[in-house]
Amino acid sequence: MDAMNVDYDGLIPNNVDLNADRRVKAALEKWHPGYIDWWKDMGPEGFQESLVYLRTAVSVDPKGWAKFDYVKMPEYRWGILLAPKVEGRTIPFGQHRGQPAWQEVPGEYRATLRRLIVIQGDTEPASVEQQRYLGKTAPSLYDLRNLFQVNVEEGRHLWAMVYLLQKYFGQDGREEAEALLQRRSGDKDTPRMLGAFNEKTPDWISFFMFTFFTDRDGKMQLEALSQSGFDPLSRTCRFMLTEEAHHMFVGESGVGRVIERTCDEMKKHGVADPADTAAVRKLGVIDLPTLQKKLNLHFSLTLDLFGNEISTNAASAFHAGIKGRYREDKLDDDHQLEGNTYPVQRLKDGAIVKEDVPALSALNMRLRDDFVADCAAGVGRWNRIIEKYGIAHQLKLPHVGFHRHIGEFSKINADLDGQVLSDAEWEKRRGEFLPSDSDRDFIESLMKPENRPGQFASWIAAPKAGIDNKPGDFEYVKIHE
Ligand code: BYC
Repeated sequence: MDAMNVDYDGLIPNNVDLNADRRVKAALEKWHPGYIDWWKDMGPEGFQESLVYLRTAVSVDPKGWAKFDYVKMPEYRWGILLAPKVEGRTIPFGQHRGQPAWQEVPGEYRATLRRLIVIQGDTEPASVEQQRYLGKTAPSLYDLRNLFQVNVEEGRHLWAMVYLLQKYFGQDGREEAEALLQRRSGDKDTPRMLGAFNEKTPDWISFFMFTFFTDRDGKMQLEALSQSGFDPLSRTCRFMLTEEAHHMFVGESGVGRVIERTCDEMKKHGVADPADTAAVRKLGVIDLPTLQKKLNLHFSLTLDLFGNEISTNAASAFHAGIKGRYREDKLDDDHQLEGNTYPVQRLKDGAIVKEDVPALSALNMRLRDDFVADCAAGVGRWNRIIEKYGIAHQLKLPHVGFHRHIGEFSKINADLDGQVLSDAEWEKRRGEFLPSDSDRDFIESLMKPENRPGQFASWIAAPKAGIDNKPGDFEYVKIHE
């Protein structure tokens, strides 16, 4: 075993030489049964005995690290995988910039680091819990398999954070690792830590939007943490990012295939007006205005994950060298930002305006701006599909002040363009912006499982290529084995 290849001999696959670290190995082996119980209770319901064609990391080499095979999910080999150590790496930003990266937790930043690791860890099992019933309504075996791939990898991301807690945070790390298995998404008494992870993922449109938007927040946050001066966190996040890319592919291509199917049916049946939702729905596909409402919902819920506009937590974490900016290593400035400013959208006298604030306290917004730009590029690719069919319609991202629950805009109601609305206007127009009960009922009426190899539900197009170059009729999940 070396840093590239993974040791698969023991209970816990790893590339961190766990055999030489008896204390951590014992702690993880003790945590393992509780994790499996959690997976069986809260993981994909009804498919624990199915054989699923999954990818497992066998090496952390960027070229060809994956092996595909059928596996029952509870027997998936969840492991500890860190990107290779960069010799001579230094802290890339903040007051310690240029000093050697920390291999142990710096005492003065212990609490901050632990909090960030726990928050990150908490989101991973939360998403598995949110998605646990989706298998029952999968539009194809291909999509079912992708859902399960995402789920097992989120499980692995929990392992990644638990390893850091067990190895570097002693007794309180062990307690936090236990607590990560106790909280439950949406539970009244023991909810998950961040709002978006307590929302329901009730249907496949939500699943695709979630993997497009919320997993992209995962990408941004992991990118920021991968810049950390605490080297084990940086290495862990760097490897997680390679897995995250597939999750966003599932979201982007999933929505893209829904759009394609809708446009294709509209064209075939001569429905020219995308706003004629009744005519479009009659074709058994999802109308573009309803997709827009789903987009509005998931985008706004995800924006809340970036925290407050002005954040001393974010400033302290940057100053300390613990959480950087998106692609910090590619930015050309002093990486300390002491005297700099950054423009932030704020609420002033009841209106939304841009204001220059100290750059250090605006770091959540800077990351959020990078996120919005990344989302906009994806939405542009969706619009090109609509254009290809010659349909005059565009999807777009709502204003960042729309439908917010965290930060300045949580105090107001804004429409999709950022115009502030009275409470009465908001209530009246809410159904224009967000899915209504009847939209939800319509979507639910389409959510019927399609389990025949190579077949797809009425509302989604087939993918351009199979997973691992498999042919169109490949049986990605053997449901009753
Ligand atoms: N909900 O100073 P502020 C992923 C709290 S997704 C509830 O702005 P900060 C994934 C905040 O905790 C990525 N509370 O906070 C995707 C603070 O409380 P305390 C997950 C919130 O720290 C799909 C107070 O308000 N990773 O990986 O600058 C599937 C003051 O706020 C919320 C991370 O998020 C909220 N939304 O920013 C699977 C990375 N927002 O401490 C996985 C780690 C704020 O004063 N987390 N508060 O009691 C962070 O970097 C930051 O903690 C946050 C918040 C960005 C979340």
